[in-house]
Amino acid sequence: MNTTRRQFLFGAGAAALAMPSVGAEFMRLAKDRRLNILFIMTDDHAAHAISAYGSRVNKTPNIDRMAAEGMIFSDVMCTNPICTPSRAGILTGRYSHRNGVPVFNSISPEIETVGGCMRRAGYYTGFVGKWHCGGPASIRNADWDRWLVYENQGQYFDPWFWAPREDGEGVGKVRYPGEYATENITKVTKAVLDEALLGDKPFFVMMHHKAPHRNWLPSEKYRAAFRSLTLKEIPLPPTIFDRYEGRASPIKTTAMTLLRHMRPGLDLKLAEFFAEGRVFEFEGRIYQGRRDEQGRFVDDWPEGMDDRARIALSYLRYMQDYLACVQSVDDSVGEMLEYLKAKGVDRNTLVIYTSDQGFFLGDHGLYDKRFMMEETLRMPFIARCPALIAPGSVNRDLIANIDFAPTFIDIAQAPRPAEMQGESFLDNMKGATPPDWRQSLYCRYYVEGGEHATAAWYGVRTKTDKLIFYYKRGEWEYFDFASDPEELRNRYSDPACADRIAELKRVIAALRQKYGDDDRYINCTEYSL
Ligand code: SGN
Ligand code: CA
Repeated sequence: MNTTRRQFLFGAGAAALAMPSVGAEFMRLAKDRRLNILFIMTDDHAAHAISAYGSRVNKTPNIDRMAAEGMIFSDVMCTNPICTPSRAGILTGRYSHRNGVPVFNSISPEIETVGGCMRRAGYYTGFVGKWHCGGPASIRNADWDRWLVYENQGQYFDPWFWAPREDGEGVGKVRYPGEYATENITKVTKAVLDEALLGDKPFFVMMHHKAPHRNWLPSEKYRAAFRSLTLKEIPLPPTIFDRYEGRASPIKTTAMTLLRHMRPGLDLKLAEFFAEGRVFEFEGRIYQGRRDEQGRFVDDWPEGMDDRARIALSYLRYMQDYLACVQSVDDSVGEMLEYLKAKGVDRNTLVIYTSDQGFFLGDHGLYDKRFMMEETLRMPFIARCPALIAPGSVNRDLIANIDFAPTFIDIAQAPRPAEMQGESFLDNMKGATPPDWRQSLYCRYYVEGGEHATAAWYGVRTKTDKLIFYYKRGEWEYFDFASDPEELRNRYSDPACADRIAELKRVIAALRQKYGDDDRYINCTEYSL
């Protein structure tokens, strides 16, 4: 029994992480010069909350640094914009109907993930953080040298992981009482990398943050500072009062509105906010927190608020905490970059920053994801690797989450498994996009109803426009980006668009055939097939 490894897993806190490290010397001596890969993914971090993507609401200096020193991608899209299916798509390089994970169901441990492919190709493989593709039994042990995963969503405070026991007797819990998840995962991932650097293999490590997922609990470091920000610093998005005129029914019936579906306590923490001595100012009025008969602040809307004021308060409170969570993520990215530099491996490590899907940041009066709209379909994606990528470069190709695995396998110089449906974009990263790169992307979301009362849809997204079919409702939407970048005008019935829509319907049919979407999960619900 190797006591160092056991301590790593089952000791408590910092002591458990006292792994010897070599770093720079190792990399110089290593025979294997294939690139290392550190894949950093957050949960629900929309691109428009990253300053390198032009955020109007925050600054992310470390993520921006990755963009300045690497490549920023404008059109990386999620083939099924919800957590578990997106993750399954990333792990398998396949669409939901081929990897068996269209909703919040478990991935089969029979399926070899990208971790397994990389490991067979001679990489050290590690996975840390949010898995959310089922419990520990859904993880294929053979795929990973080291894995530590959260249960379901994980928790912001006192995080803990499932991990294999060193005695081979199933899995155990590794706990970090008193720690904040975003800081903790940084520390744990560094320990995994320390272990990776002991060997003579390149590494492939996936670091999956919990943040900034609902219900947005910031660290002590940033909580108060972000709560002092007002609508001047966090301005309302232009589409926040969208009335959905002319649109199909799903956006009108969804349960993810700032007005009616934010919880005043759990999400907005209104009592806490007002008890901290704050007021809310909007359109010339000042609102005080509501109190009970004993004078204690309660989790309820201040008196005298109309819908506009409620939407604005809901937005402000949501964004203060969401952005504070993002700030810790940005710190974590900075720390990981510094770590790689200190170990002498920053030039030959491909670092990716992405999120499992996008998110509504009050856009169209909403939060959450699941729609085929730009805010939610787009994944932020930034890649830094001085040995591979020219600094300050921009990529505008239509790329999908199912392309990640084939790309990593390409970097490992291993053959692409036949079942994978995505394409490697290694050439695109080198600045040489293949001339036949895709011009249209097929996406599908399966849940009709569910927690946020959404609608099932499939559709196609091109560089210039988008056609969406809500197949359980028989409704369509067509958006043309040039005339309507904010997707406010559904032009499905506009005769001027008829030819293009007919063409896109043919494209959808062809893509469904190409990828073998036979509607096998058409009757699934939010949690089961
Ligand atoms: C939880 C959240 C939802 C969220 C899903 C999926 N509710 O159920 O708002 O859409 O996760 O998120 S909460 O009451 O727990 O806050 S996902 O990132 O896992 O897809
Ligand atoms: Ca998510």
